[in-house]
Amino acid sequence: MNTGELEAVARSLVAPGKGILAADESAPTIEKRFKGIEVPSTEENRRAYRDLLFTTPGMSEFISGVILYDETIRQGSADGTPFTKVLERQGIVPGIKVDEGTKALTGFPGEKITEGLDGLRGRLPEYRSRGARFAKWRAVIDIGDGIPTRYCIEANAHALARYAALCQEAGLVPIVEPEVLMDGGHTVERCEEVTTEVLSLVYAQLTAHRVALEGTLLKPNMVVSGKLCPVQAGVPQVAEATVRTLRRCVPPAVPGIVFLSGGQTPRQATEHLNAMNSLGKQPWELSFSYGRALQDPVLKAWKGKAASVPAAKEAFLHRSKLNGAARYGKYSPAMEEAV
Ligand code: 5MM
Repeated sequence: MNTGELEAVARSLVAPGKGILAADESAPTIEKRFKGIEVPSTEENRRAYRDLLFTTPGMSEFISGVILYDETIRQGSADGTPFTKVLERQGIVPGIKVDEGTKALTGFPGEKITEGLDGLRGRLPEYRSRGARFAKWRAVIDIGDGIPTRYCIEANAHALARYAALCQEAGLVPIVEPEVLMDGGHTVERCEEVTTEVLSLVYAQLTAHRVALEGTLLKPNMVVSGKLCPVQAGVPQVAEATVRTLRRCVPPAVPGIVFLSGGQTPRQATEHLNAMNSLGKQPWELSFSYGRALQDPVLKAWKGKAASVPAAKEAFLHRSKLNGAARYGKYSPAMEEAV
């Protein structure tokens, strides 16, 4: 796949009014989510839950792509149709999480490095043959006493760039996800400082690795106050700080920025995206690639009960629609009640 074809896929993922559903929770993460609704994390329950999401009528109006996990890309709908086909038939692009999770960064207490580069070149063609057209790799940066260190940011940026280059070689659009966590008591100013350093080093590495930025997407955190910070930045402040940081660090060659929600409530994530898209035209599309902010209401409505599937689908469609409106800066809190 040449750069033009990669760019076409990247642009389709940030088409107007649409965003990405991150349904790539690894086994330990989905177990945690299911525990919250007292559903055992069996393979069949995981399949049934993803089936519920991917067969929601009308979702393709607001969802451009879905990120799958290794197990999920091998599963299918109740009638046996592979999930990748279920999505493709709706015009939704399947994607795949290819990192293998975070591990402690030796010698740097409290910091993490994402693993999964070994053997990655060999794994990518199979994902592509199964229908994936984009991939995702998440790096995690924590803010705390004396961290993040420059070394941790550089190590993670280097891994992100190696991953991105290998994806493009295999004909997959890499979503580059450096997440500065919102855990802790740091201020919004500290989050802006760290996010600026992280994004600057990530783009330096992507450039050094000769990654074609036109065929990539960025999945960053928003610039927010730490969850435990006594002073919480309001919606306009988050929107301005996030857009300012992105304008300073992200080259205009990147087609789109698809935010993670990172522990924000579904409503906060929508309000922040809406406020950013109300600030005027930016060099890149500003969209979403939410996991929890799209799925929390669905899990609560479902609770593992077959009889609740229609209500859970309705909750998913509603949340997707609100985020679709936020893509245009046309969301309003009154729309929350409409379900
Ligand atoms: C940060 O997590 C990503 C976005 O989800 P949120 O919107 O909930 O923050 C998400 O794609 C994440 O990478 C996947 O859920 C996989 O997570 P794990 O921890 O299983 O690798």
